[in-house]
Amino acid sequence: MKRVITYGTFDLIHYGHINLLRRAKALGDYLIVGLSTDEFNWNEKHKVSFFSYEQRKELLEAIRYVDLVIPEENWDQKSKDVKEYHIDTFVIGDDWKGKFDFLKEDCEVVYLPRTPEISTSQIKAELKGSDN
Ligand code: C2G
Repeated sequence: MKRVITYGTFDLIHYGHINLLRRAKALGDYLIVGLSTDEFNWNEKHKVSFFSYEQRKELLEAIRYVDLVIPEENWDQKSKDVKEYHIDTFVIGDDWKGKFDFLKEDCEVVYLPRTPEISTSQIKAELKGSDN
C-alpha cells in the first residue's frame, strides 16, 4: 500500500484544496493530511483560521480522498511523520516548490500545480466586500 502525506491549514475548504487532495490521493492508496493546529497557524503562519482545528478536521475527514488527519504542530515534524507513518510520497502545492526537498532522503517529494484564482484569503476578502 502506497502511503501519501500532505500538510496545510485547509480553512474555508474550497475546490483548490479538493483538487490538491484528489491528485495527492491519486499518487497512492492512503492519504494522510497533517492539519495545521490553531496554535501553529497563529504562532508560525500568522494567520487566524475561520474554522477551528476540530471543525477543519471534521470537514477534511468527510472528504473521500482523506484517510487520516493528524495535527501539524510545527515546521519540523515532517521527517518524523514520514518515518512514523511509513510514507512513500510527500506532496504539496507548488507554491512551496523546493521548500521540502530535504524530505527526498526519506520519500518521494511532489509539488503539484496550485489551482489558480481561488484562495481562502480571496474568499474572505470578497465576503468582507459584500458586507459593505
Ligand atoms: N492549494 C492549491 N490551490 C489553491 C489553494 C491551495 O493547490 N488555490 C494547496 C496548497 O498548495 C497546499 C494545500 O492546498 O498544498 C493547502 O493549502 P493551505 O491550507 O493554504 O496550506 P498552507 O498554508 O500552504 O500550509 O507545512 C506546510 C503548510 O502547513 C502548508
